[in-house]
Amino acid sequence: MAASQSHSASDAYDVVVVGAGFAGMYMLHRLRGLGLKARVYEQGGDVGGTWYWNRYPGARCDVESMQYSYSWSDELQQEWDWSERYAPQPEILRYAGHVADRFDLRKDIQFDTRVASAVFDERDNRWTVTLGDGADVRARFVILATGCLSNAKMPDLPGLSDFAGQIYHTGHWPHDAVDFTGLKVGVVGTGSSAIQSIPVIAEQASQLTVFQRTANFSVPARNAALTPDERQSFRDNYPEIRRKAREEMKNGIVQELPDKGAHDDSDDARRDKYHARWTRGGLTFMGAYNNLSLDKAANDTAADFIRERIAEIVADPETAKLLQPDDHPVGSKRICVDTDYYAAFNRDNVRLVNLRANPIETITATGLRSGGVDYPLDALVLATGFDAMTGSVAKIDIRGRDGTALNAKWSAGPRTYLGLMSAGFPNLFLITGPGSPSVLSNMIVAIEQHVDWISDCLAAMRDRGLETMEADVAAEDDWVAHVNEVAQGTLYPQANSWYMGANVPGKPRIFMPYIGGIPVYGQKIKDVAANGYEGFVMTGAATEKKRAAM
Ligand code: N01
Repeated sequence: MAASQSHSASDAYDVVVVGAGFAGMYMLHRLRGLGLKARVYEQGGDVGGTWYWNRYPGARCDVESMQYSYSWSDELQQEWDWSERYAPQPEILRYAGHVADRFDLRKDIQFDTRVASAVFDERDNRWTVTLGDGADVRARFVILATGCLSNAKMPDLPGLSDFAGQIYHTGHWPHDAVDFTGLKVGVVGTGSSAIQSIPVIAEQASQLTVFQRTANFSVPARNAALTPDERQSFRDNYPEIRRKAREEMKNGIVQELPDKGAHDDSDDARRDKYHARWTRGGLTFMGAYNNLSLDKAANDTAADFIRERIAEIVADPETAKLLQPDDHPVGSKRICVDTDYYAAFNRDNVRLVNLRANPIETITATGLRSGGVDYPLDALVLATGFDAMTGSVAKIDIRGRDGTALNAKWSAGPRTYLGLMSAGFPNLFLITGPGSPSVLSNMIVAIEQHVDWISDCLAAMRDRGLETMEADVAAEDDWVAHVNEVAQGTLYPQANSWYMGANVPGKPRIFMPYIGGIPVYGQKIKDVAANGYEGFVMTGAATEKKRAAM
């Protein structure tokens, strides 16, 4: 849709941006504001990134829409009407389209275009970006706005190609409506995507079989239509809400902050507090106490509370038991937010299969076999997640100084300075890359933080006549060690999560996002800039490489 014409090999840009999701769109807007010649390449047919691909039934954001929205245009935040507390995917996609229209973004975006490689030429400090059709473009800067959860992971299930029915991946859902009415449907996986889609598919399917390897914690969304008053209250207070999100909220979501640990309350008071959060719904359940991600005993109180709710909701005790997570602290995997997930298992047409006890043996032409039992299926939904944070970057053959491949450099895990750059890859920026708060926060807040910083940095380089910038190796080593150290001080590494790369066989186990939080991290990158881009190496045009005295 609305793809502009292809460009020829002779095209040269100041900046090539890869990806036209929320990061790429805002980046383009800021680059234009700087008067830079920018081109965005997007694999999908339109803007929206993750919201373009994740069209599965029930898909909606788990951050409230009044907060999961751009803050950089007051006109935009005043004029857009979110319909519900958690907008459904089609509405978020419409919002992305509206932004593209309103700021006339599409004319600088080439859709249906994959970036195959990006190679840095040290002779003239330019990147050659090769597109999927073989065309080359040249640019001084490349910015990867490729998204953290955009590389859908197909599981390596034996016999998958033999299946005679339709196979769907939640992260790569068809654009045409999928109707499961009267069909026997299987869902593999019980992460956020499955948890959102299962109750909706259950209403259509004649029989829904859920294949669970690991039970996940989920809290009710309590989604509802937003009233005009609720919308207006946000609009009237947006400057303060946005400031708080950036400066005071670790995860970039404005909420009531805890002032004590779980054991500073009596058992009754604690239960009341969890009940209040459960009744209000949403991700902020984890904000009940300030030590839930740090202290296992504190975490157990929250985990027990959720397990009790599951037992209360699910009628069959055996099914309830299976749905109660018992192998990781709550929140150490991204907590899920659902509408009627656990209650769906009370339906006559829904059953749960325990893959831990009975691993998948094979997919057959007519179904799935596990534990010696054949489950007949007409359609198979793979809600098996993503090669998160690094998967989309790894698909591009990126070569920096001396022809070094980024994939080779990152073979033991991603290495960045501040999640923004990787040493040896000059003028290549990442938005919400590994080593930054990214997926542990409201992504829009994290995206804006990075886009603003990169924009200011490009402006500073231009003002000072600088040609290249890259991460210093020692600064990068220190930052990687810091990110790891902060993670080790929490309960996060105790789970086999996609944060750790644990969901992709063979992927190095490194805790990828930065747990320090949006405000601490925001101050850090601000200080780095104020101190002459400390930890980065800059070179002036036609000068020797030197530490910039900016
Ligand atoms: O993916 P996941 P997701 N055989 O990786 C199972 C965001 N998101 O798409 O845990 C059998 O969480 C796997 O089992 P296990 C959000 O940040 C947000 O659901 O590896 N099972 C797991 O149950 C989220 O965290 C929203 O044992 C297999 C599931 O598949 C992230 O995206 C909505 C398997 C994958 O769960 C990813 O969520 C949706 C195999 N071979 C997503 N391979 C909202 O904003 C994998 N599994 C609300």
